[in-house]
Amino acid sequence: KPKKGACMKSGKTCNKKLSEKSRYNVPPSAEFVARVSGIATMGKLPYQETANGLDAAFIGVPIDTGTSNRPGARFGPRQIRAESAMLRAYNSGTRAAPYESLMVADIGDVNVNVYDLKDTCKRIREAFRSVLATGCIPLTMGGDHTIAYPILQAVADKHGPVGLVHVDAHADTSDVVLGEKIGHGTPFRRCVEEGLLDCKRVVQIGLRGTGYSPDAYEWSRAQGFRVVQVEECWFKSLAPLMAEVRTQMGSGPVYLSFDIDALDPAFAPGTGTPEIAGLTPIQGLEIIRGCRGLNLVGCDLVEVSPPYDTTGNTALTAANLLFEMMCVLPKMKYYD
Ligand SMILES: [Mn+2]
Repeated sequence: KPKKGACMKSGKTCNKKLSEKSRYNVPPSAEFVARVSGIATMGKLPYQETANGLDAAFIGVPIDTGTSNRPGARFGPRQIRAESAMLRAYNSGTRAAPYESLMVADIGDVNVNVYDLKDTCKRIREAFRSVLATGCIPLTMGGDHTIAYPILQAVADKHGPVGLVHVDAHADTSDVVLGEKIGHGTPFRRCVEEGLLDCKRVVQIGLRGTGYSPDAYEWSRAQGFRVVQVEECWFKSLAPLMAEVRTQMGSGPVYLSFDIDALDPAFAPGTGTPEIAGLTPIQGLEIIRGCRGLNLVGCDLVEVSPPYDTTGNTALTAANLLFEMMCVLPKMKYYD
């Protein structure tokens, strides 16, 4: 019988029903521990220093030195953690039970260099190599989209060229911006140049906005990417698209990179480079839930900029999307 007062600190004690069934980390339930209490970790999971012993880990990469317009994404991981206090243990929609399936923790943030983007990329690559070396799947909280490049360097080191489900308003395949090769508009060009992607197994979903040329996505298509412009998504369920994406991805390793600006700025205004007429949160869920069954080896949610997120809803959405990503990882148990 747990001691009276043990509930003050221990999630295991406080979420008794679940923790009795689970040998995994179980966050404290808001039925017993006030949401607003405690140190803000992702999903109120325990914090640990390294990825040792984990099946998956939430990890922050707090940079915005790669942004081209509004800054602020360096505060993304903190705000996502704060808003994630709303998350509960089970996915009511898909009946996934992440805390009965995987050992998950929050492993804090990469120690970035806010003065030097190239050095930051090196630090990210090294940090993710260590995480991946333990067999842990990273669920990354950005940070601007530059971070996908060094993360994919580490991912490809381990798995070889990977498939990519890239959800975004922008292709992020520019060669050079303002004379710079590294920034949030160039990561996937760099990845292709370095052979990090299996280009026939890349899909870009939600692309839109004004372009620098009549066909802004010509380069993507020339690499063999499937490009799904937002017009193909309007007024539709994306479940049929995701059935095709699952066929495209096959059984090989897949990385999921989700830029919050893929969603319409009415739903997710807190971001650096918003574009009108975007995806709905429902379509965002359809895309992520449609990744169930894929061999996911890493996921990120990037470009949340809290200074432009006056209600917290962008970070709240991001927290939920990250939870949904966890719920489609391999070995997930579903009550279905
Ligand atoms: Mn992007």
